[in-house]
Amino acid sequence: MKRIVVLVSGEGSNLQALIDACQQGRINAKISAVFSNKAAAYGLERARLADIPAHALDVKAYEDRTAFDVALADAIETFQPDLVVLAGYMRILSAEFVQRFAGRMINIHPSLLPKYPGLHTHRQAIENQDAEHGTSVHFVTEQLDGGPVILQAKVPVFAEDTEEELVARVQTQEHNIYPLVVSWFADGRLALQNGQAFLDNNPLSVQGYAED
Ligand code: NHR
Ligand code: GAR
Repeated sequence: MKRIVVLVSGEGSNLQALIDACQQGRINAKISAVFSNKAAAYGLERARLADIPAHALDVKAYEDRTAFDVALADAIETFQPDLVVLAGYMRILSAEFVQRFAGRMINIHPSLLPKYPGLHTHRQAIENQDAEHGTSVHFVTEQLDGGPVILQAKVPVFAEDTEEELVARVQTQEHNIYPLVVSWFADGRLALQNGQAFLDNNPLSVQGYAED
């Protein structure tokens, strides 16, 4: 069975969706460990409740970003993961870290990439009066939120929406598509080759697999 390591910084609702999918047999893999850059992240508690090893690394204990990332990568590698999953991990990863896990690290980002990389995506969608917003699962590359997209889900934006309402609508979709993508990887159906994402040996388009 394939091994997965998940990185969180906060709530961990996407982690929970992955834990549930593994327990229900919708993902054919085992979550070997969960790591966080925040000791107080509720995601760590969710891991412990599911009997998954949970580790926090304190950013302040390291000289700089590079040193922290080396320690984090070393700790992750002790679990020999087939896949590293960023689930609300809020720290930019160094090029060295990304290269160590190239082709076996994915992220879920709350926008319809390539629109709105970076932070505060929901606020931007509301301010720009976008008709639709959404979420993207992508392979992680050195380019922040710029790696090849695997799958997106869209939601409508309503005129009266608050940021919180839009976040909740997007997250409901995240909890569906992230376990699906992880199951594809676990079943050996997903790959990154020459900077492009492939599903069942077919190249995916810029916006990933279009599922309606
Ligand atoms: N690292 C690389 N190299 N490439 C990506 O695509 C990454 C990544 C690390 C995290 C998640 C990403 C998102 O989905 C992610 C993708 C944090 C920031 C950020 O600015 C931006 C994007 C993402 C995660 N972080 C600040 C920093 O200085 C700190 C912000 C905070 O702590 O609140 O690291 O959106
Ligand atoms: C998710 O909505 C994810 O898309 C977003 O943070 C949330 C984490 O929620 N990720 C980012 O903004 C990354 N910069 P969770 O901790 O409940 O899974």
